[in-house]
Amino acid sequence: SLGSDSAKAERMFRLMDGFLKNDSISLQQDILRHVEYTVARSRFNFDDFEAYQALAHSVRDRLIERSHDTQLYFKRKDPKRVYFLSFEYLMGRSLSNSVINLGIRDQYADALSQLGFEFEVLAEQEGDAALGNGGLARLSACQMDSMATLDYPAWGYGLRYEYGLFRQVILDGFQHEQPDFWLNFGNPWETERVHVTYPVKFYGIVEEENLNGEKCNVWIPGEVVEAVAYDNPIPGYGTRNTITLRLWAGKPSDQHDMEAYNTGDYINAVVCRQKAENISSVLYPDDRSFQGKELRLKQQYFFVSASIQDIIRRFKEAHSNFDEFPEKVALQLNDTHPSLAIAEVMRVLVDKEHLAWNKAWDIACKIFSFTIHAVIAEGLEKIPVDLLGSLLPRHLQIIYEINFKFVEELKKRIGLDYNRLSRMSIIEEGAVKSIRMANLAIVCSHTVNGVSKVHSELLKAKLFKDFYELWPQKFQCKTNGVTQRRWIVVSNPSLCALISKWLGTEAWIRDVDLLTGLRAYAADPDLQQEWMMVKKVNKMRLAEYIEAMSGVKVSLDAMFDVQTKRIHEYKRQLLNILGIIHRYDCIKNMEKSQRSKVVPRVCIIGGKAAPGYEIAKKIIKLCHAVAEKINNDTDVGDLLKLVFIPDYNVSVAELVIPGADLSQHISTAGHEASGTGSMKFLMNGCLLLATEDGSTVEIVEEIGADNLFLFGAKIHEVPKLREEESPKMPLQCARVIRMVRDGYFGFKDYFESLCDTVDGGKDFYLLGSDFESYLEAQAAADKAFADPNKWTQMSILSTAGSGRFSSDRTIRDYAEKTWGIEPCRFPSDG
Ligand code: NBG
Repeated sequence: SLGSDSAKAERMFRLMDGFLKNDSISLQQDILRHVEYTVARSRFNFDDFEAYQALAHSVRDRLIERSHDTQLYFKRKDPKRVYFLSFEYLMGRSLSNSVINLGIRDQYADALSQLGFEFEVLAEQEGDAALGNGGLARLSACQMDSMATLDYPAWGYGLRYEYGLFRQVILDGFQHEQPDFWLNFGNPWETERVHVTYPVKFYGIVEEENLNGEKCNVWIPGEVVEAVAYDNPIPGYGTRNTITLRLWAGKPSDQHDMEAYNTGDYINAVVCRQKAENISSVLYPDDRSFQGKELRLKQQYFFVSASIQDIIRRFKEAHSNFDEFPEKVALQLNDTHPSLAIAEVMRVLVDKEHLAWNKAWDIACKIFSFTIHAVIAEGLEKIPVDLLGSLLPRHLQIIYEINFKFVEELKKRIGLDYNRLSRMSIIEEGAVKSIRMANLAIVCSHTVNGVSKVHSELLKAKLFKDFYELWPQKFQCKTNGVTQRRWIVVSNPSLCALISKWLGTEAWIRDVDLLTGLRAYAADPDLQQEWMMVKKVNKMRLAEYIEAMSGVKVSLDAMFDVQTKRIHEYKRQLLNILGIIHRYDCIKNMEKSQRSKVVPRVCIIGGKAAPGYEIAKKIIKLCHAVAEKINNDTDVGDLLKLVFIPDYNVSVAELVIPGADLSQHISTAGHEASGTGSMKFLMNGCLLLATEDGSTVEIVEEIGADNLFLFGAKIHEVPKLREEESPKMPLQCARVIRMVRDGYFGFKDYFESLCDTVDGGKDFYLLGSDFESYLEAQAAADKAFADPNKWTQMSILSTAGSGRFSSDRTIRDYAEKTWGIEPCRFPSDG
């Protein structure tokens, strides 16, 4: 009864009145308590790692309080929520980000120093959560931060891989992959929800049954695996709102074929059950190719099925009529990976909730929206029909039905244009009949978007032209962004302080447009002086790291020139390396007296190659071979150094980006959907050397072409250049390739196929054609660097113009124009 409930609540409140306190003594007590009772070490004897664990748990306690408040508040207000479905998240470390967003970083630093520890040292104890490959995955992480900060009622869903992205180890200049068993030492940030579990079914057959005189399809599955939720709190900045990233892990199901236990083969039955855990155990390390592997498809359905069950359960807690579903639920498909969700929603609505097909389809079409991160058709997922049919027989039926109805409708609209019909069909005929996941997602989604202006235009003009002509109103652009909380406040505290000082406020951390206020001081000698100091400090930090990793000592007076991102032919790390060989060759052939005029450079390259991507791996080896030669050449000394930073990940990026003077974003035009690394460098006052590709085009609009170094063929020129009979091969380019071919850097035979990609007659990525213009841009960068005031002014203007590339802007845009959701902010006084 009510009376006893409130009496109980009052008693609970008396036992634990109010929230954890954040004064220095309370924080110290909490940390020590966790040392004793959570980490189970004596408070008189624990090391840095144990201190980090206790610290992390004390932070998590505070996150839990807030996430309880947030969820209760959402429940009370029942706003429309967005569910962000992404297969990958690159969260990196959580400690610094959490305490900064909670607004208690200084209190913690103080408490720790009273205990004899240093915050920064403990923060270094944390490993990265690397549950993703590259751009797409880090984008998801940035967007979660923005959703929390902007108070949107949002949930993130994903998979809790036990092995994240492989660790890159370099042996003799070659990449080796080692498993990243990141949970080995526990993960203090997550909470296992043993009661939030759902059965996920696979295989089996579909039978027609009679339900109240109506025929319906019933799926009789052959395997059941349980999905269990692990919740990761995502705190907003400057708000009490803390949302949740819910990651699913596989565990054996109790429903799993009890029969097996009765056949006497007990051990085998247990071992079989154990296999269930393998579903979510490993992240696929290829960031833009699909392979049609069964385990991958299983992962996709596992993820989708658990998430949809969770979403529907939450909806049903407050509603009984599915007509209201689209008013309460928006589902965002982050690339095609989760697009089985469409078939799953249809299955649940039709088979389980017994809605009529058309009604269910109408609902599905109102809730889904779809972001594409690919540029070319080869990057889109296609699932072999046979594979899908055996794993998910009912879903295959549903997809066929969706396609049948779509094609019928289409015929009415466009007539019997069979070429076009077959291009647009969800089913691709051919040697291997397959499902085009992107087509499925486009047909169902009310909104489809690209991730930069040029990418969105390319989608309309090329990849999805047919769909654009059919449904122009579906297509939108949402230029990517990155969070300034992680990429300035966490990773570059000195710059953060400097910006706040000159703007006279910290408000830009939530309201990033305020950064434009720096433009007024870009020429101010005082700001310039302080700005240079900050860069120097960050370069020192990076130089120390480089020396520790590679043994190479670098000069702080040199220009730090960085290219860090996944290794891909289209990203053209090879162009960078050939440019470095050219620079080396020039220095070697110069009169000694001329050398004093050379602007010294430290070239820094980092990134992982997919394990099966041979050419990318050869690029890594070439980088090391060239570095070996240059760095040991006493003729060259500090004028040129080349270092490869191994195992590039989020926490390494936090160190590298603030210390960069120049960064390269030099993809062949038309190949980078957006690019988000460039935005992080831009925010940190690093100048860009770039092609006019992806989001760079918009960066130019924002900061002006004078403030960066552009080069190379433009998007519309690329197709023509490719058609030319004999590809352009300037002398300098031919010469440096010759050096590689002649074995100047060793490993002659090994590099042959790599050289072939450039001078073998095709040069698909147009290294030859862009080479001269690349060298000119590099020369312009040298010239600008020689004038520190000019350079610093450009640097300030880069940061000042970076506000448009905040994920806050992106997320607000999604919320307003795609999801139709509104902020739901926990009242700070209540
Ligand atoms: C990448 C694109 C980038 C883009 C990010 C985020 C993948 C699969 N795709 O250009 O290549 O910036 O997605 O949208 O990571």
